Order: sequence, then C-alpha cells, then structure tokens
Amino acid sequence: MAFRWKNDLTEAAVTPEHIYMNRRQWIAGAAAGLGLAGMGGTARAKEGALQPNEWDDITSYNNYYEFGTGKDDPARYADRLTTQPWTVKIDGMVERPADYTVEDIMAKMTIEDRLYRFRCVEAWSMVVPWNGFELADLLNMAGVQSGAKYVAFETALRPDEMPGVQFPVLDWPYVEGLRLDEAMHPLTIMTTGIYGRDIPNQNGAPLRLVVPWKYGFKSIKSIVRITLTDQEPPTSWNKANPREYGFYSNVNPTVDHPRWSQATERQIGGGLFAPRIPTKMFNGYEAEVASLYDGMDLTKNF
Ligand SMILES: Nc1nc2c(c(=O)[nH]1)N[C@H]1C(S)=C(S)[C@@H](COP(=O)(O)O)O[C@H]1N2
Ligand SMILES: [Mo]
Repeated sequence: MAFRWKNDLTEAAVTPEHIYMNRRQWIAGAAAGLGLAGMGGTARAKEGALQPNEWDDITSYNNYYEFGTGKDDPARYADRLTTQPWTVKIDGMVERPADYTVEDIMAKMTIEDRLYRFRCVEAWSMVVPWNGFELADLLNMAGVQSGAKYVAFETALRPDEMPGVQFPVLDWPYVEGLRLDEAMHPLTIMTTGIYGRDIPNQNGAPLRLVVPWKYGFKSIKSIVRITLTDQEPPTSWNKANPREYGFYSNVNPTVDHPRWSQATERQIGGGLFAPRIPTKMFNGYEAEVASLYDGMDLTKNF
C-alpha cells in the first residue's frame, strides 16, 4: 500500500454498513479501558440499543467552520485540504518534543473500533463508529512531564485551502483544550477513520480528537499541534462567547445553553418526524467519567 499509515481496515470500503458493524468487535462506553477490550460481545450486548448513523449522514452533515458555517459546506469544500504530508508538533511539558509525522504516530499506535454517541451543543446528535487510538498512548509516547496539568490542541490554518477562515467567525486557528486527566481517560481518542475507511477531510482528517462525553466542539479536527502545559489553555468557542461556552462543556441535560434547552436532542438520520430523545448526563458516559468532576459545581464549571 502506498500510504502505510492509513487505516488497514479495507473490508469496509466494499462492505455495506450493517455487515461491517456485525463483523467487528466494538468497544462502546463501559467496556473501554476497563480490561474488557477483548470482550466485544459483552460491549455489544450492553450497548445493544446504540445504532450507528449511516456513512452518508456522518460525512455530509458537519461542523467545520474553516470550510464555511453551513452544514454542507465541509463536505463540499474540505477536499481542498492537503493532508499529506502531515506533521503534529508535540511540545511544551513533554520529555520528547518533536514534529511527529502521521506515519511515525500510526506505526506506534493500535487502531481500535469505538462506537460512540456524539452530541453537538446545538442539540443534535449522531452515533459514530470511529477508528482510532487512545490519546493517552500518544501522550505517553511523547512523555508527559510531572508538572503538566492541561493539554492544548490546535487545528491547521491554511487560508489557501480553507475558504471559511477569511471570515472572522472565530479567532483562527481553532484551538481546544482538556485537563490532563480528561486527556488521559481511556474514552478519549484520536480518530483516524470511520467505518474502517480513512476519516474524510470534513470529519477532521488526518487526526481528530473525539471526547464522547463533551459537546462536539471540544472534538477538534485536523490537529497540527498538541502542547502540554500547566495553565488552562484558551479555547475557541469560550473566547468567542464565554457566557455560552465553558472550558469543560460536558454534556449535561440539566444545564441549559443561555439560548436553548439541553434536555433533549434531535437524532440526525431519524427522519423529519422522529421524536427528540432525552439527552443523557455526560452523554451516557456518566459511570466512566463522573468521578473526574467530583466536588465541582457543574453549573459554574459548564
Ligand atoms: N477545527 C475545527 N474543529 C471542529 C469544528 C470546527 O469548526 N473546526 N467544529 C466542532 C463542532 S461544533 C462539532 S459539533 C464537531 C462536528 O464534527 P463532525 O462534523 O464530524 O460531526 O466538530 C468540532 N470540531
Ligand atoms: Mo457542535
């Protein structure tokens, strides 16, 4: 294969989605990182109700403002993004700061299947069969220094390839951040594929963060830099409107957005008349992540 770093899961390219889903061993929620990785059947039974969205929904209804603010702009324009070669600078409080090529990274990481709920702050949701590796493995590769407390992420900024960045909707480049314990949590992944195919540009190729218990905007796309720091890093949506978008942005049906309710969500692909469904605390990952926020007031740390 010409591009060895790409996902070696080629069965999916010629396999209908439902057959792909049946063949593969899914790690969903409770099973991840809890020593149950080999028990795909258990994970599937537990998450039996989780039906993935179709490839076409996942790759045609997107938010990626660097390519425009319309939901169909990313699918239309993101093919302009050059994703090869691609390097990720890992710097700050790490033992081995370097510009890592995607090939370097992929050679060292184990790609897994993760079937996750995905909840946008705009109150729509999907279920996505991601392929990726744990962010913790990448951070351990770089060697986190003992004083580090946060991880900052940055998206590529390419005015020649990104028609949306001529508009000051956000302060470009798009930046995001996590507390170190959130970043090291086994549910936090760097994604490289969907349904076993390479992740499309509109979904954040070639490397994109996915934090399933947080609102979608935390899951920053097309990452070029990861910086370990002891200061809470600035984040794009918080800078744009701190009253509406906090640093944590954990999915929480009891804390409304100032302009709309977060109690329910519209499932993409459900059809025009599908009823809204109740939003789950931490997007359904409460058992795994609630302890990260013990003693915190989630109405203040929203
Ligand atoms: N760089 C970058 N990352 C981004 C965004 C963006 O505009 N730029 N949008 C965010 C938002 S608001 C959401 S809901 C998700 C959407 O991911 P999807 O298009 O794969 O569904 O990406 C997030 N990551
Ligand atoms: Mo979003």
